[in-house]
Amino acid sequence: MSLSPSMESLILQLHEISAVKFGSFKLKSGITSPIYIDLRLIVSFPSLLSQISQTLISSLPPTTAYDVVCGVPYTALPIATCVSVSRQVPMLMRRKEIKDYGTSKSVEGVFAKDQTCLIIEDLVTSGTSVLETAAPLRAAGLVVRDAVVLIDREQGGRENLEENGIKLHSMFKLTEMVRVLREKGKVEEEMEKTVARFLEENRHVAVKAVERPVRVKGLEFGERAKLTKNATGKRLFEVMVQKESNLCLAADVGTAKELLDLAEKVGPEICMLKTHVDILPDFTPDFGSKLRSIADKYNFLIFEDRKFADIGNTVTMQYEGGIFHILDWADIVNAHIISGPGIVDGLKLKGLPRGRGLLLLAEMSSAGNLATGDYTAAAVKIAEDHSDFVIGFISVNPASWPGAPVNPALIQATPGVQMVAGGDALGQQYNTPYSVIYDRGSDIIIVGRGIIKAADPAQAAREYRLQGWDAYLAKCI
Ligand code: S5P
Repeated sequence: MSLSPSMESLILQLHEISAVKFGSFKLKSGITSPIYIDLRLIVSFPSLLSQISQTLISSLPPTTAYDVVCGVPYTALPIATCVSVSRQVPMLMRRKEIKDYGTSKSVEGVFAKDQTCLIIEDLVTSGTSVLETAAPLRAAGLVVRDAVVLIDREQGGRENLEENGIKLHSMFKLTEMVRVLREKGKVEEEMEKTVARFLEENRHVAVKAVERPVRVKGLEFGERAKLTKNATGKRLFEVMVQKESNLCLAADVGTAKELLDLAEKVGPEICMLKTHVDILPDFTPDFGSKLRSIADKYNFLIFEDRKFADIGNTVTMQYEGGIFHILDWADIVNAHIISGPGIVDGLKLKGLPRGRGLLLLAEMSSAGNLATGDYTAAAVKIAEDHSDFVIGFISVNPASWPGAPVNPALIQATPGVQMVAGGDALGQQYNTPYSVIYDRGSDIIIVGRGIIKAADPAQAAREYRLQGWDAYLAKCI
């Protein structure tokens, strides 16, 4: 389908002001791209800015209803402002930086609950920045169904947004833009092919469409704290409320030293820190007490992801003894139920007198895993039967369980979380914080590489905390 003359004229003007460049460019993500788009420049060309804003908003299907608009900071702010002024639609601003921990407003402007907000963005690659803007808007009670964007880079953004309940409308796609520039003699045919090849190689893995469950309004964490019979489960709910955090860090780093350093940095953002103590080559017997004192300082719980799986008698020894003495320092451990309820009895024998808690692996995040259907249902039954010690589950989509939501005293913690849905090369599967908490009915996001591999893990943890918490607040409305 060919673009309208006004779209073509816009594309030519963007090329003329060098907002679109061809060559070899290193992108933020580290990959080298043959095309670079920098729409920040348009603020220096008022008539172009105005033309873009008008065309953008007119390109929406007439049925798209909205009460307010919100631009994704920063590039789209001037575009949103022009739309707001010319269409006389009120605008909101999402703060990118929140000054004070936990308390400051993240949305500026006047609005009412249940109003519909249209998100405006300049360029969509994975859709992450649109999602980062949608989360606080939704948390504030606004409805977000549509996002309109100048250019769709066709790298998975449309699918990722769709998965989060947002329809993406684009003025044009990257390939359409390059085609117009080639037709008008601005780029060679060879470059058009290079861009097409680049897009093909960097197209985001297709994201499966999620069946959207009907969400049942849940109880708030504070109320659920009162329902639990286990002291550690109660404390976990309370810490979440106190710190406005439903983020668990999976601290899968190479050494104990790195782990303790990371715990210091990320401590203020998390409700729980998850360890795999058997991966630490420099483990020493004082590791537990060192981590404990950091946990006390920043008020988070320690979860050793030991995934016990043996018969009851064996796990009592694995829990208490060996070189790790997990029982001495971990508030929470987890277990598979493959060996039957005896495993819970064994762990409870040691853990309950010390006030510890247990999570059962009811589902797993990895592709092709066998923890589904009747197996998941069996985990729920065992948890109900031992709710003095079992505090909840490792789960992936508890909203899809028969009879969901299950007992609100039990907590749901979900691994396989990153800002963008996808996976790794070894079968891990990722969903976004919003889809995990809001759509899939979980309570806690467990994030490893999304934080550890970030340039600034503390900042990344903060982003995950805000997104996880916003999604929880959206559920409470
Ligand atoms: O099903 C599971 C259960 C767990 S506890 N899938 C998981 O990925 N985990 C753990 O969560 C896994 O052992 C790792 O520590 C963390 C996920 O790390 P990430 O780097 O993929 O976020």
